[in-house]
Amino acid sequence: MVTSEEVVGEDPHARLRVVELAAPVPITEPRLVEWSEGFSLPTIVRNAFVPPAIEPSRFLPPQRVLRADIGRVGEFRDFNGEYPWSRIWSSMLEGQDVYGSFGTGTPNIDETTVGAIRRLKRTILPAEVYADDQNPGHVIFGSARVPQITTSWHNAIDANLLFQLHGSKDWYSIEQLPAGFHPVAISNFTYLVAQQGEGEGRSTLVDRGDEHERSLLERSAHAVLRAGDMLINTPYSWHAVRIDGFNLSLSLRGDRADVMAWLAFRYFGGQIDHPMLASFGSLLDTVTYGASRRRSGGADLPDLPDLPTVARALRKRLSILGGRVRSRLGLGEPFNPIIDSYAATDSYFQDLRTSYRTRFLRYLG
Ligand SMILES: O=C(O)CCC(=O)C(=O)O
Repeated sequence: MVTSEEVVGEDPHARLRVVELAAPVPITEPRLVEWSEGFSLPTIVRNAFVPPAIEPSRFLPPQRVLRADIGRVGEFRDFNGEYPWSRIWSSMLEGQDVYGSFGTGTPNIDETTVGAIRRLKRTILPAEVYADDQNPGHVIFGSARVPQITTSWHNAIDANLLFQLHGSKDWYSIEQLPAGFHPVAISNFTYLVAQQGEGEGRSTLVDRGDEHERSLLERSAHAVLRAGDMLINTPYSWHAVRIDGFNLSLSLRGDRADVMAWLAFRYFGGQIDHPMLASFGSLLDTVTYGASRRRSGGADLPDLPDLPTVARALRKRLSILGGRVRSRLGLGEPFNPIIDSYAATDSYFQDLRTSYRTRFLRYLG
């Protein structure tokens, strides 16, 4: 590490850390902890990786059709039409207004787009980091004729690393919403911001370009991400994004165990075994991130939990069933439904904790 400084906004809660490396080093879990000081603040790591050569085929085949915005800049999940990747690329080269994304959490998710994210991910991160691919992430692409806000204020729980591949991106961040603003859930783990109405009035969503958005931008901490920079986007940090010109970012999401590790550092003083975190872990265990796969041109495949989750649930059921069968056959202790289901639940939790703890220990180095 060469230098580390803080960017502070007008509001005391508006803070970003900037770490400058002399040259890229492997991005390992202990380094993420060190750079972000235990995920205490969103942290920009300059010179974190060598930006890849920017060619369209590195991302998708030219004929691949994506839902995207051309002729206007929406937020990254918006689209005003379906366009081949070659047309999107040439429009970005021409500097037209374009915005969109592909991968998990976007309107363009299938085996091809998720496969492209996985390949890009493995050119930047060591193989053992973010390894399980439960929530691969997305590529955000676009261009803007004049600087403009693309993605307005939001936050999420994800263990999220954003890599600036090309162009520059303005990042605005604030840790707590000021009085008069409140979170609005758009999924169990993702929030937008609303502005409270006067008196008993209804609150309204903070929208791109409106005065409430501007007032949050003015209070927030602001830094520019450039090609080769990585942002450690800490859980539940509020952020908004502005672009100017041709822009490509890779936004990678960690697995559930990474989410648990980041939360443990940030909110539980590094206690991965905190009971509240363990209880939360069992809820998170069932989350699939909506990562159902749409086969190219085919029907949706069902949204299924991954194998370790299914295996844990199955072991729990089998353990209860085994107790029942043994008692019917007159083997072992008589069946006690309460004690047996306690034992099965406890072993389920132990299993869950072990898997989170194993990952957490990697962050400790
Ligand atoms: O770059 C963008 O437009 C949005 C990225 C973002 O907010 C995220 O990945 O969480």
